Amino acid sequence: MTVEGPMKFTILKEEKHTGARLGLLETPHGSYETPMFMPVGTQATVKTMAPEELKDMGSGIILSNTYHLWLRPGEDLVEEAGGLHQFMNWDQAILTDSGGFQVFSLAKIRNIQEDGVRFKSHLDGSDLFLSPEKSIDIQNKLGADIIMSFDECPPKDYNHSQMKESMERTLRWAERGKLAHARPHDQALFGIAQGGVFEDLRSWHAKELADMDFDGYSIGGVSVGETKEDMYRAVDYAIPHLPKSKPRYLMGIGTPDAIIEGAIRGIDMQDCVLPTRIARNGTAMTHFGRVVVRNAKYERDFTPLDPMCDCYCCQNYTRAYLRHLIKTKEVLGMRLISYHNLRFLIKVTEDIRQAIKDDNLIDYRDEFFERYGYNEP
Ligand code: PRF
Ligand code: ZN
Repeated sequence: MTVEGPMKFTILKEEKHTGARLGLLETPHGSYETPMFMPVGTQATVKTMAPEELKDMGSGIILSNTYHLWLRPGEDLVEEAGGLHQFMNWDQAILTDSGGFQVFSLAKIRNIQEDGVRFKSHLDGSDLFLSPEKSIDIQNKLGADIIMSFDECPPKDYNHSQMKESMERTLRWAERGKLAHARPHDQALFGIAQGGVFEDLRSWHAKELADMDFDGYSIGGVSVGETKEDMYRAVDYAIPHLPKSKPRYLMGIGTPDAIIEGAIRGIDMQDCVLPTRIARNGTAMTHFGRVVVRNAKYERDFTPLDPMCDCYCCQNYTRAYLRHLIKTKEVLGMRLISYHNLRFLIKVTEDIRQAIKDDNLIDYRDEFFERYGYNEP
């Protein structure tokens, strides 16, 4: 399939009572309806899932990480393999994060300068340097359909002036990344809007980035320890200043409530490691809230993990069996629950899209939380 430019985004319908939109995102590796949830494959693999399984459950775009692939196996090796799609046998679209966030979350010792960030590898302590140009160069070699600007994800305790200073640098880095982008014809480049919980900064940054005309816009600096209410406010401050016709991506958020509340506010894309991370220690998200299968009360529970789920795990296995697998640390247990959790979030986005078509997204949200519980993480 070919699209004009690196990506085409069409708004098919707007929901009557909220800011939600149903969109179609066309990339060089496939077309996907939005709002969508993107599984995370940090090391060029969505942990424990084979590409066929991801396709079966309805995954569209998956996410991978510049920082990790740069350290291992290195972008030159991936390029030599024919690019990330070919290397990992994934023929659908891929998005790579820029490394900005990973440097700030994984590297203990770092030094932020105008030209970039100096830090020590979290693997072997060696000295590393990542800049906007370097991040884009790595992402050009990895060859994802959608790539991210190199940003600073500021900690939540930055005061107003520290935050502004960081955000001004992120704008300069965004500009430099844009200039360095060598594949604008087949890789879409997104800008990343920051601003913490400050209303004026969130609005200002979104406006500045919008003027730079990116292919899409990410909202970053969320889920860094602020409350959910603060996070939703941050989204509300930024969204009115982002171009309506471009996709909006809320970075690193993947609880069902954030997916639904994000969509209501006009978010088109979200990603999170949560479904696969919690699956590996035996925690499932279900339509009736979280299920910790390790719990003794499931020892003789011969019912499916989630009676409302259509996935391979729920059609074929019981809670008692999954509990046994997790307690004995069997890989199949991690795989089955990962499959279920990913399918669960993808199904939530399918239901959101249907609710947008039916103009009843608020009813859908209220019914969902009636079952799921308002205080579930
Ligand atoms: N920036 C980048 N990636 C991210 C974030 C960010 O702010 C977040 C927000 N917590 C998740 N992933 N580049
Ligand atoms: Zn299931």
